[in-house]
Order: sequence, then C-alpha cells, then structure tokens
Amino acid sequence: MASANKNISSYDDLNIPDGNDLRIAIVVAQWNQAITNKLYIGARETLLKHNVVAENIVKFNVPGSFELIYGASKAQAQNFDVVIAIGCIIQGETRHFEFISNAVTQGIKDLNLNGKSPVIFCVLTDDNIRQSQSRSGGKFGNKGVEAAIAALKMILL
Ligand code: DLZ
Repeated sequence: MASANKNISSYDDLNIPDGNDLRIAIVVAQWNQAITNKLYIGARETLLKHNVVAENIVKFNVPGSFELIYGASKAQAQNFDVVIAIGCIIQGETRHFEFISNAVTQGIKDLNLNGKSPVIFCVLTDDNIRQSQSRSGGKFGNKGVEAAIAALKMILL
C-alpha cells in the first residue's frame, strides 16, 4: 500500500524550515467536512508548531474539492507564500469521483506551473470513508500534518 512507507506524519522536527515571517493560505473544501476539518486542524497545528504566526494562517472555505482550484488561485493572487488545498473525494456510485479527482489534480498542477506560489495537494481520493478516516488522524497519520510540512519545505526553493 502506498501509505505504508510514505507516512511523514512522524517527521524529524530538526529538518523543517522555520515558519516565522510566512503567510500561508489553507483552502478547505466543505464537502466531507468531518474529514477536511481534521486535515485542516492537523495542518494548522503543525504550522503553529513551526512558528507560523496565527494571524498569518488564513482559511478560505470552498463548497467542494472542484472549487479548490479557484480558491487556491485567488489565494495565490493575494501573495501568500504557500497555499495548501485540502479536500476529500470519496468514491460513490457514479463517475463523479473520477471527474472531480482528475480536474482538481490537473487544476492544482496548472497553478503550480503558472502561479506565483506553490500549492500543496492535500486532497484525499479514497474508496470509502474508512480510508479517509485512516488518513485524517487514524492509522496512516494525518495528511494535513504532512501537507504543512511539505509547505514549509517548499519555502527553501
Ligand atoms: C458533487 C460532489 C460529489 C459527488 N462528491 C464529492 C466528494 O466526494 N468530495 C468533494 O470534495 N466534492 C464532491 N462533490 C462536490 C464538487 O466538488 C463540487 O463542489 C460541485 O460539483 C459543485 O461544483
């Protein structure tokens, strides 16, 4: 399983850049909010732990993961140093899952190629709610924590 060897929710604090001076936007999809809120809390607490000032962490709510693309592009335009996009897409009975997953992945990729600041991809694409729970504070850690660490590391570039 991909998560088995890639869980950086437990990481070495010493190698993480200091977040003082940074302004970071966290764009959060409200669809599957019980999951995305845990991812958001994991990301925010990790940024605070690494000295990002609370007022410099700004949350943008969007309705669903599809809207993360627009929300993240608005945040890029407001000169945040890094943007974290948080969503949770769960497989249903129709093909919506594929279309939304592909669109948000491509959209965020495009923002990384063309925008002013990096956009960190913290979008769960799971078969069921149990997989999402495992990745938002369960046995596979909290991908929000990992997204915050990725955001801080991108500052080095
Ligand atoms: C419509 C929809 C569906 C079926 N499933 C999800 C999902 O699992 N996760 C998610 O974040 N959003 C979902 N959405 C909502 C779309 O992302 C979007 O908000 C709507 O299609 C309106 O553009």
